[in-house]
Amino acid sequence: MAILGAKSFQNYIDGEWVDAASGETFESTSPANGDTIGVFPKSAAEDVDRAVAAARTAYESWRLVPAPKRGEVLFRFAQLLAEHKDEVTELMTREMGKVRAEAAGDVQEAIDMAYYMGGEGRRLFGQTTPSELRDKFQMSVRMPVGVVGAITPWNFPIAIPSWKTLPAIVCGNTVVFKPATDTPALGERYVELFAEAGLPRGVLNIVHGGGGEVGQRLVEHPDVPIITFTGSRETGVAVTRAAAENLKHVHLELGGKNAIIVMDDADLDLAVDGIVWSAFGTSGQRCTAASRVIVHEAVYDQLASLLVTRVEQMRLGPGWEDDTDIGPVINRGALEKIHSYTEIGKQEGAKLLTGGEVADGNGLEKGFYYRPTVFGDVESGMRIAQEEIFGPTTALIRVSSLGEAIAVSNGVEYGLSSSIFSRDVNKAFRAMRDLNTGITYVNAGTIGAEVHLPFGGTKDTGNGHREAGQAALDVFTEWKSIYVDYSGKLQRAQIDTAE
Ligand code: UN1
Repeated sequence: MAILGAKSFQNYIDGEWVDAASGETFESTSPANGDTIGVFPKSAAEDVDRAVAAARTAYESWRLVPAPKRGEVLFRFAQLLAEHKDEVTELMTREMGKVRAEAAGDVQEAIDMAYYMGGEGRRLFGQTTPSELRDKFQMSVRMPVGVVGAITPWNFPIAIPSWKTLPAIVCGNTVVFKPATDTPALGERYVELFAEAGLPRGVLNIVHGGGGEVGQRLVEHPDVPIITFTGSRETGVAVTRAAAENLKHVHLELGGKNAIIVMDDADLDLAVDGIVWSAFGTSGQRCTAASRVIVHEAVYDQLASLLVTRVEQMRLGPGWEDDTDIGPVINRGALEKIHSYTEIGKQEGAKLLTGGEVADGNGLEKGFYYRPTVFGDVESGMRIAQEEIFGPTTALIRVSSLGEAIAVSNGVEYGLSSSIFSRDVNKAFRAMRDLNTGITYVNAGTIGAEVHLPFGGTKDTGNGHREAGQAALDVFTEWKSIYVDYSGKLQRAQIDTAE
C-alpha cells in the first residue's frame, strides 16, 4: 500500500530499479519525529534470487576487469560521495537520527574507505618466494570469492556498507546488499551514487526487506559463497548455523561491552571528555560505545561528579538542530529495551546517578529520546555491566588497581574496544598488552577507529576476521599459491634435492 505523499523507492538489480516481485512495501520513518522518509520494497526470496543471478553473471566479467580499473570506480565514487556529503548527512540525521557532525563523520568514513580501497586496486599484493628446487618460480595471488551477501546494520548506515562493499568490489567480487530496514533510504542513496560512479550492471545490487526473508535467503543461497554481517550476537550465531550447511565463509562483526579504565594518575577532565563522547555519541548506539567505566577508587567520587555534571548539560533533540548533543535512539523497541536495563540496574542495586527515563516535552515525545544515563556503584557481574544495551547508558565500576581494572575490562563475553586513561607509560603498555580486545585506545575513549587499520574484536565480538585495513582483503579474497616449474623435468618437492 503506497503512503500518500511519501516517495517510493525500489530495489536495484542488474542495473535496473525494480519493485519487489510481490509488490509489497514497507515504510521508513524518522526516529526524531515520526516523519515518513519513504516507502520501500518488502522483498522476499524471489527478489534475492534475481539479484544473486545478476551478481553471478556480472562476476564472470567483473573479476577479469584489471584491479586498477576497478579501483578507479571507487575513486569516482569517493568523489561523488564527497560532492553529496551534505545531502547524505542531512538524510542521515532524519532517517537514522544521529547528530549532524556524527552523520558527516559517518559519510566521511565511507569516503576515506573508498579512497583507501581504490588504492588497493594497484596493490592487492601477494608474495613471491624462492623455491627449494632449481628453475622453479612461485607466488601467491589473491582471487575473488564470488557473490558476496552483505547484511548491514542501521547505526553506521553509510560507513558500514562501505567497509563491506568497497573491499569486496575492488577485489573482484560482486555484491548483493541488504541494508537494515530502519535505514533503507541511506542504503539506497549509497548504491545510487556508487552506480553513478560507473559500476557495471549487476556488480552491486540492493534488495530491501527484512532479515527473516531477504537476509535468510541470502545466507542460504547456494550461489552466495560468502556472507558478511554486522549486528547482534544472536543473529550472528543464526547466520553461522544457516551458512554452515553450504560451508560458506562467514565474516561477523557483533557486539561489544567496551570499557574505559580511568587510573588515579589520569587527566580527569580529558577522561570525562572521552567518556562523554564514547558513551553518549550516537546515543550510545555504537558497537564500540563505552558502556562501562572502570575507575580507580582514589578518583572515583571526583570522576563521577564531573561526569554527572557534564551529562546533565547535554541537550536532546533532532540531529539536524545545531545545538543538539544527543539525538534519538533508532525505534520504539530500542527505547523500551534501553529503559528495561534501567529497571534491571536499579533492581540489581546499582545507583542511578542521572537519567534513567524517556525524555519528553518540546516535541521530544514525537520521537524516541532517552536521557543520558549513568549508573554508579556497579558490580562487574551485574547484567548492566555484562550485556550490550546499545543506548545512552554507562556503568561506573570501582577498582583498586590496574590488575583489577584489566580483569574487569576483560570479564565480559565481548572483546571489541577498550581504553585506558593514565599518564604512566608503564601502565599504558601493560594495558595495551593485557586488554583482550581487537582495539585499545590510550588516553582516548573507545570509539574513533580509522579505516586503514583492522576493525573487529576478540571473543564473541566476531569469528576471528577483521574488516577495514589490509585485513579486509583476507575476508574478500581466497589465496592461490602458484608454482611454475621451468626446469623441463619432473621435480618432486620434499623428495628431489637441488644441489
Ligand atoms: C560500529 O559501531 O559498528 O570507531 C562502528 C568507531 C566508528 C565505527 C563504529 N569509526 O566508533
